[in-house]
Amino acid sequence: MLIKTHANGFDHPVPSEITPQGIYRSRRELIKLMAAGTAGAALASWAGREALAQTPQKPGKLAALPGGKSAVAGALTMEKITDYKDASSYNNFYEFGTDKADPARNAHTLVTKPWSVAVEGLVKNPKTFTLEELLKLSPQEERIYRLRCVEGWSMVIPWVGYSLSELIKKVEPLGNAKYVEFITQADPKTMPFVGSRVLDWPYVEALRLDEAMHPLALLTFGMYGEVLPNQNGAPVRMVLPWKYGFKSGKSIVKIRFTDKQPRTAWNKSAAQEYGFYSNVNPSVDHPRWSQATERRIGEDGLFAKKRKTLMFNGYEAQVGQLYAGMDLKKDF
Ligand SMILES: Nc1nc2c(c(=O)[nH]1)N[C@H]1C(S)=C(S)[C@@H](COP(=O)(O)O)O[C@H]1N2
Ligand SMILES: [Mo]
Repeated sequence: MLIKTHANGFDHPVPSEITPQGIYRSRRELIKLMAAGTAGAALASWAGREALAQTPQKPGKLAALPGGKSAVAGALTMEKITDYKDASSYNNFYEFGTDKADPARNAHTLVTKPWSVAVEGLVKNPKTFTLEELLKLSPQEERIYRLRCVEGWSMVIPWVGYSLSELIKKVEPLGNAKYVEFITQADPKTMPFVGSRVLDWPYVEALRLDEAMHPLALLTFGMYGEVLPNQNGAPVRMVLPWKYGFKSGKSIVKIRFTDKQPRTAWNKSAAQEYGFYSNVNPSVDHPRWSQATERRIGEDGLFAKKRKTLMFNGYEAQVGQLYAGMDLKKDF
């Protein structure tokens, strides 16, 4: 079954049919035709046109990691997928340099095998998981999420992983666990900027436990049907689509459950600029710039009009309840 309409929008082809890039571009065309009411006729020629579709920038270099369909609300978007080339060459990963092009240039030195993630702190079953164990813990799903950087750019990426809640359920947090801390690898031998004074290493991020349990919080192993390239946080990272990008820690080696709100790397370096929650919120400006609009990487030209940033990055229907009764200007 190639396509069917769905309350969420559009269902994916089954994983075996995924050709990264090519399929996405054609999928967009089909969506347009469906909107125009001409899908029936289009379907007949779908397969043929698909075969003819050009396949530029097909990742194709890394191990395949296809994801199955996701039933999580908000897991799909109709927006155009960012080109793989842009998503893997315009990055923030300060362990490899502060320029957007640095991670793609430098992250080849990251050693991702063997890899393990220690899950510890206030849990009934602490355990160090090998990457292989983590990959098998729950079925991989593909989720097309927007990720919006606090610097004002955004991308739309088909991530592959499963809800972090699957892992959390396995380790069983204790009653006094209130927060989850994510700690990145910090190895000066393989990460050239660990040791620089840009941040206090390791890179640490954290969530409230109920945020971490939200089905949209994705423990992420791949993108575009392949394992993550190093510069995007291989071999395992978080993707939190309703929060600014910096909340989504990369190359995670430790997940710790705590009773007190952890200090995070960005909060330590500039508390007035980077609050703990960091939910995408167009009405709360970064002290040095507005957060009301964003530039979609690869889509909008340099002089094109920026698009309006949406509350919770467009995921308000899914996550708004988590913050009911909170003053989001105070808890930014
Ligand atoms: N370990 C680590 N994780 C990190 C960062 C970082 O510098 N180090 N940068 C964050 C920021 S600011 C953003 S916007 C996203 C970018 O993810 P991407 O490069 O895959 O788009 O990663 C986040 N995770
Ligand atoms: Mo960011």
